[in-house]
Amino acid sequence: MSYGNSGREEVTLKGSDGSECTVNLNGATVTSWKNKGEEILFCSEKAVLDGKKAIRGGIPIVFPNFGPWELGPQHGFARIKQWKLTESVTQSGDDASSRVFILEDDEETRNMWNARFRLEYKVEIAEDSLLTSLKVYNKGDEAFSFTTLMHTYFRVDDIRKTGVKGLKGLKFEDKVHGGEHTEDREMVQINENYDRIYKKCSGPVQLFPDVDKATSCRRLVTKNLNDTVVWNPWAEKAKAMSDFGDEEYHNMLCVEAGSVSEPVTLEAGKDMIFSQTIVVDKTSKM
Ligand code: TA6
Repeated sequence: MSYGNSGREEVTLKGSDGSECTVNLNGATVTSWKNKGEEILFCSEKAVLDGKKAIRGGIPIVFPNFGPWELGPQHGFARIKQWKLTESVTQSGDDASSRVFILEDDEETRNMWNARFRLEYKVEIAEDSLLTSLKVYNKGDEAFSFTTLMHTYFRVDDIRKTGVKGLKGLKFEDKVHGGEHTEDREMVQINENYDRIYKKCSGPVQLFPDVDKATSCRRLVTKNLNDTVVWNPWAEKAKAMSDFGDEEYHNMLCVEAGSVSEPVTLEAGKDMIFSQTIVVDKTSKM
């Protein structure tokens, strides 16, 4: 455990190949993943790390609500609550490759959303991959419903060279231009403000930071997270965000695995796991 420059508690995970991942206990937010020295995630230079708001980057956890929420903050409270670190059963100290973080209901959450829950969030670093797995446990005596998502910010050199594969044929809700549409492109490239919810993805979704080179991609392998949100604020919205640099939209793309198009209902005493594994693939030329 260490205290990052924000004074907030951070945990570092280390892979056997020297890869490293940092998790801020504010929201149990993965803020960095250096895979063989290459930073895979984007975190804004202006991100607020002191717990006063969600961290603008890395992998914020969206729970119990994706999007605007009449009961509480947008995207729910999980990404702004202080999580607890469980003692690692496999390795201790900062050389652990896998840690579990806990969040349970408290008076503050019950005043917003009257549910009794326990979240167990496992982060595990391995060679060329990062697992983030959320177990939602209903410890109450009534069912509750929620939506959840891993709000992953990927780092890219140039958004205009970036592409996403695996969305062709999917219906998507376009939150910028309105309406529901069907994606007809093999490779989705971003040239304006994108805010789309692609529904019921079956195959893996791949992010290519540079479609011309296509020597490497980030592949999302998911469990119970079948929707994919693609978001880039572009220039105008970037300027409107105080915790995001005006030009940072050039160097990020959110590709977010979620269960958001329909609420999930969890019966009392039951639990359910929602996970994504980001795999860094070295690909031959497409
Ligand atoms: O995931 C896309 C989105 O829902 C966008 O609509 C945008 O609001 C983004 O999340 C960031 O939301 P935030 O509350 O973190 O500013």
